[in-house]
Amino acid sequence: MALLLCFTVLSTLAFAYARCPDGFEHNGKSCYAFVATKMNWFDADQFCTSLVPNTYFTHLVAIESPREQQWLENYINSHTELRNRDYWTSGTMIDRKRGWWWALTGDTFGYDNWAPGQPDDSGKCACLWARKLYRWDDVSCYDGYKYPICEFELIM
Ligand SMILES: [Ca+2]
Repeated sequence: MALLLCFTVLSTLAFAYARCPDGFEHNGKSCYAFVATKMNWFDADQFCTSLVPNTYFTHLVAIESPREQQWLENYINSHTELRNRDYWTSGTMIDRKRGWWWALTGDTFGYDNWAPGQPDDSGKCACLWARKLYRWDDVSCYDGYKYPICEFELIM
């Protein structure tokens, strides 16, 4: 009985997130939300976790392939209101010993797309830099002028 109940609960959860909730955009196996309020990296990641009620699996975006980077660039460029903004990713090196890693997945960077001359050790959090065509820059995590892009992976 307990097993059956457990299975039912799991199926319900999987079903609930087989598609993206309102306010999220679907690409590949993930859902993305472009948040219209600028804030620092810590607040941004916390804001992401609050987007899907009663869950904690949504975080700032992890960009793991050229394809994912391209999709984000295309999405921003095709929405006038999203252009000319710098965006937070979940990329961080707050734990220096680990190097750069994604707070969304816990994985170290495989793919990267730093702007020329970056990272230049000017901060421990990675953002998409509008002026450099959304290539990446390392900046202070306390910089309050970047917009969050949140992501969670769909259960398929
Ligand atoms: Ca930098």
